[in-house]
Amino acid sequence: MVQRFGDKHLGGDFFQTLRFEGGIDDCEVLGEIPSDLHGTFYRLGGDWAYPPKYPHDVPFSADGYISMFRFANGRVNYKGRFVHTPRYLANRKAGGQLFGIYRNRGGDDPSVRGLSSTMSNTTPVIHAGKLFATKEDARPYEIDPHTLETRGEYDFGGKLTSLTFTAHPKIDPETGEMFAFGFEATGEASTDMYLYTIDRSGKITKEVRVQAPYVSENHDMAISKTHVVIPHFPLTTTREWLAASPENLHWYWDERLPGYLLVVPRNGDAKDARWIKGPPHAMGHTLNATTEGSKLILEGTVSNANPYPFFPNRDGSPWTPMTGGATIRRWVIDLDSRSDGWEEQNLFPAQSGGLPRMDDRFITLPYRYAYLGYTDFSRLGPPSSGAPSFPPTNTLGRFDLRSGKSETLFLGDSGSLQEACFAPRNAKAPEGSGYLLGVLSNFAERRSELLVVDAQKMQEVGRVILPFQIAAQVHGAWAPHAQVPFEA
Ligand code: V55
Ligand code: FE
Repeated sequence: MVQRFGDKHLGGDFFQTLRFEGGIDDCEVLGEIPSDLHGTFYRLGGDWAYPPKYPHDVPFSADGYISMFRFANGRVNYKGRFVHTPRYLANRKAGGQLFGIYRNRGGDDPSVRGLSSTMSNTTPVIHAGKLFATKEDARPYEIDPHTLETRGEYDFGGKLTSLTFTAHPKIDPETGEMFAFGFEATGEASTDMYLYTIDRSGKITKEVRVQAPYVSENHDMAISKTHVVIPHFPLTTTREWLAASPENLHWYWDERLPGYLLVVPRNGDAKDARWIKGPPHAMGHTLNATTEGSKLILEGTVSNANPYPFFPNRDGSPWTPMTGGATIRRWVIDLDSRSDGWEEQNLFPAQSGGLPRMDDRFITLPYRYAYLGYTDFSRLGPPSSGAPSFPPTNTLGRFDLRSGKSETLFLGDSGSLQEACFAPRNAKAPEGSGYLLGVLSNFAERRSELLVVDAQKMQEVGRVILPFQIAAQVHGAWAPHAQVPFEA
């Protein structure tokens, strides 16, 4: 069989380009979709509209593709569209790939110089009634929450001075404020980081500018009631590295550099920012942060070294799951101490996964549960037909951060689960009372299925069947009907 470009670039035949914009009303359902699930599950990821110029380009370069599953009265509608970035539109016009390798403009066609190269493919963010597609290399793109049409780049009424905006802003559930930041804020490989506070109406009320010790892929952040904290680890770049070859991916791992935590009081300023030096461990994704007395407690998924198999190590060493695999860990920072370092506890060292989620209504608050998909190697069967070469995410776990216990749901051998997102039963339900929503790639049937799992029982209650495979999700977000109302 002739290899199509998706085969190589997203790890298998299953993820070859779909290049489909449209939807299905009243999707086929197995089991039962609970009637209290009322709202929209947004997903953002990448679908290659055109093949990459360089064969070793990475999945993170695929064009942004936003989709939604809309739930009301036990029925579900699906819709998906490309994010119509300037890059997507220029490529569409040309009928081919005009842009170079991942976040290196050296390989661009001269006709797109000066045009934004973002793919806007990482996280759907909902705040102040607006939906955004985000990627850390650019400003957000505003998306119509009903049609999924792209409205354009968003700069918060001109108040966003950073050229970039994190894919992982955090919303304080009690104040409705959104905390965000941009790194490489003044241009490619710059060490400028701009931190923002955005009030519940969507207005930027505060900006804090800091200088990083080196450029890091500051992928995620966390907020407690009192502090903003941003992990900083040696996945780095320099202008020299980017200029050296158009084939150089934006990031490489420099094992000689230390790790840091940037800690800034929410009511503080640049002079109050601290760079706490520590081991070069990468907290690729955070769960939550809480302040208890003089302690700042941060949980997330952490690897000892380069988290991504496709970004090179400076020393040429190969990526291994031993050092690159992430596990749920707790970092405890003593805010009273002026010295470097923090305490690390590896909470569930046997389960490795990089896409943890929680009940987001408990951001900044004491909480208990982390949800994480991972590969249970002890239950791995023979690969299903059509499966890619990487091990499938065959298990969804609920990890109790207080007791250390976990509950798991084994998903069988027929597919691989993407990030599962928590949707509360209703606004007042206690933590963890609700559903986990995650798309399973069913390799054998060549289709995508949305699993609805009761998060307390850790049992599947229903499954939405799509007749085709959809673009791989990076992250998802649940918008209850009260937040994004729609007709149904
Ligand atoms: C991530 C994803 C990206 C990216 C950088 O999940 C980091 C992490 C989908 O694009 O460009
Ligand atoms: Fe992420």
